Amino acid sequence: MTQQNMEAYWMPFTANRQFKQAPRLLVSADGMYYTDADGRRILDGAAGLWCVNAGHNRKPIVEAIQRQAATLDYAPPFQMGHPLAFDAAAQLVAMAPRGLTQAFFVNSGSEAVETALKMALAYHRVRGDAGRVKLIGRERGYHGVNFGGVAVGGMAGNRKHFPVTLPSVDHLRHPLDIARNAFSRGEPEHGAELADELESRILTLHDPSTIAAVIVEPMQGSTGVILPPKGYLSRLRQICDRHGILLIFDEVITGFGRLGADWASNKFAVLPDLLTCAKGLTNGTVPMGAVLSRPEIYQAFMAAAPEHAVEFPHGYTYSAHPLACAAALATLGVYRDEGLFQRAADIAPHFEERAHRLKGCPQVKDIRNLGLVAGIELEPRPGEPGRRGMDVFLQCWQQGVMLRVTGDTLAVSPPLIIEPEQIDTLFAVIGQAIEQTS
Ligand code: PXG
Repeated sequence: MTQQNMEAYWMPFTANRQFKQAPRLLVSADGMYYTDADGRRILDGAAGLWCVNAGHNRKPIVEAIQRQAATLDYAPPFQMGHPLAFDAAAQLVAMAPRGLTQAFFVNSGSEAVETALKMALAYHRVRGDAGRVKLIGRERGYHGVNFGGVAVGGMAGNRKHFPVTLPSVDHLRHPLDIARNAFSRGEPEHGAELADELESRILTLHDPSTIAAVIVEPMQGSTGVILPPKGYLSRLRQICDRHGILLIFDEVITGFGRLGADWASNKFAVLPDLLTCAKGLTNGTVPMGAVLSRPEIYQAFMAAAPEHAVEFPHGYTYSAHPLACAAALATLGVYRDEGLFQRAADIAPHFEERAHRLKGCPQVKDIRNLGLVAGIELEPRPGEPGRRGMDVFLQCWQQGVMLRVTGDTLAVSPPLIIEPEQIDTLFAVIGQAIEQTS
């Protein structure tokens, strides 16, 4: 690679100039490991980017994609169909939280969020309740990068470049409370009452009859593994129910076993009206996302339009792409056949124990975990937020471990096939890296 051909690629969410000085290039992957351009084996502590839940280079998935490419490369999704789209939807709904009965396919988490927000707005409209036009998100929420997702999201850094987003949006406070919940194992004890401000503050300010939907990630992943306090999500559900507001769970990260259960909705026993997923849906192999909906929502659209009319004017050229459908079917098969969600639950206590051994390492301010995800929050260097986190990330990379870092929080989220010894290695390397980084 030359400096010149590196210039052409404008990299997403990357410090381009720093990266191009010292590129970190992945060239192949198998099981729990990447191989980099120098031939080093890198333990994947991030499941790629929270998506390769079944591990890399899984034969049934690779072969399904290869077969599909040679059979039906593309089919238009508007006013046309292909059998795998229906099979993939049926399989996804079969493993979805009970009560979610329709799947609308898209190509990413961001698109799933836009689709769910539009569905929520249009649902109220087709029911004759067109005054419900406002959307409520949450501070430190991440719902992708498109305009709707940025509007309901709460990551300051992602919003400040784009001051014009959707109007009619407000935000709940985030529930991270290190003062009361530091070093919690699993769901934190304190903070369920933060859900009450939906009713006491937001609905009071806006008038509940103007609110279409509330969208939250059951666990806030991108902003540093923020878990819902015990009872928090069910309180949100109750408040939404009282006021006819739809509840959307963004399960782009939490879906497909990450929390030691198939879905966060099931883990926390709270059923949303709409659920977004992506990432693990195809094990990261082919871009795909989906919105799952309750039957009443789908039926409301069907009932409102004449039979020859398009009921929901929305969709993408690549919705239900044949390669994505083939990958999803094969992926769901691997999850099922190998019992991977149960495996994640079985191995989670070991993961938790190893994660919390890092308590006492210098600058470790908090450790949070559930299932196969852990967040390790470091004290920021004075005046240099994010620098210490990035230094630990780079040190781990040098030592053959790939993580995610967001600000000064390290996020650990390995594929669900990880072995106990690999968990030990993962946290040993992280511990050393923290020790070595001042
Ligand atoms: N919702 C949630 C909850 C996500 O985590 C998206 C939507 C958007 O998905 P797409 O497929 O459009 O990227 C995400 C994506 C990180 C990180 O550093 C996480 C994501 C993306 C990039 C970085 O943790 N999640």
